[in-house]
Amino acid sequence: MRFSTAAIHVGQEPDTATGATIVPIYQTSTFTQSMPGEHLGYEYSRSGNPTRTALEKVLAALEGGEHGLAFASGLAAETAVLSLLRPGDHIVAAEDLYGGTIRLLRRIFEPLGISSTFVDAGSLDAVEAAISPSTRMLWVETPSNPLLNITDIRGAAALAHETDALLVVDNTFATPYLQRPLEFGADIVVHSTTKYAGGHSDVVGGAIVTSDETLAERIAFYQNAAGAVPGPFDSWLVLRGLKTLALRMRMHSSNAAAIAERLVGDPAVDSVYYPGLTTHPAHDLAAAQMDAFGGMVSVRLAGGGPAARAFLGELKLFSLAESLGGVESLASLPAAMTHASVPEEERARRGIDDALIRLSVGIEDLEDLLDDMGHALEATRHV
Ligand code: P1T
Repeated sequence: MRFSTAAIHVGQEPDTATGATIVPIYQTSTFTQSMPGEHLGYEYSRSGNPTRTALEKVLAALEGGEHGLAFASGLAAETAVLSLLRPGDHIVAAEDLYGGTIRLLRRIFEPLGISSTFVDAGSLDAVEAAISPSTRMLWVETPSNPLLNITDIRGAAALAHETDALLVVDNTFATPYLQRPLEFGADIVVHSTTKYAGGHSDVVGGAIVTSDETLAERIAFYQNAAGAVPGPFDSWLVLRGLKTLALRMRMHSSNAAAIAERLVGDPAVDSVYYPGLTTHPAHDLAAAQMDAFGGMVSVRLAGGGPAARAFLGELKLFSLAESLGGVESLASLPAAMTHASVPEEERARRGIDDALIRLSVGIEDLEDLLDDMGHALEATRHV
């Protein structure tokens, strides 16, 4: 079954009780048993709920994995993956990650004795150099948030497996429509389904997909025991979003490519970060492991922080907001918003400064988005 057919049909057979064509929102916390322990497969909605099951099945199918597990947020999914580690274990993590992921590793797991070394994961040499005998996990985002760096998934998987570590890929930016990390050897894929999977900026959720039975069992145990599960309605919203993922990602990618081209060479612009640009340092690698380049573009304005603020103030269609991946375009200033929890010196060293703007390019008509960009760039010329 091909991608969109799977997105619309896997796990979504007509309801056996009523014939409902669309998976119902099973808004119930509990399930009646005929006798103790005798039930129809569900007992209590933290442990399992049919709407969530449908979502978990389709997520696994789209990523080409055996097991899908849905969570209450992307960070809840990440926490479940990190629960596989024990005190004394070490993580080699990309330095360009969502700020909340860095905070989770540093502020929650480091005090529990699970340490992380952050490296430029665009360089496999840097990843390899950071691996120590206690390394049990490599953690990357590709493309990364917010600088759109690319990691060679196959190469990172080989390094991880040489050393008895797991490769975890956060596939939120790419989505399974554009990139399937398990095919390249990743052990676990994580998602913030809040983003492209949901696709309409109306739900917070997370997911894990793996083909490893033992890992899936351990994470499923944690999912039930720790309890950060999505409710039935949130599961249903993501399930609905996934049906149009392919259509949306094609449009996000073509709009973003055009916006990136528009920004390149504009005198108000210092640099543009988009893996689809042939000038991106890892363009060829991105082209090899992705089917298109996605909807995220970052841009550094030549006029520094004041220009960035003028630009953001002038945008009309792009809302100034955290998050990404919805049908509507968003703009953010990572240094003050999504990455504010990363210490300032470190942000500055990595290039997440006050002039860096991140765009989540939506699926509005391109001409309107280009007009909006044009006006906002114009405003920066007067600061
Ligand atoms: O927000 P939540 O659903 O918990 O997901 C966290 C998360 C995980 N991974 C990536 C790559 C992410 O971008 C995020 C959340 N990111 C934002 C809110 C943001 O604006 O970048």
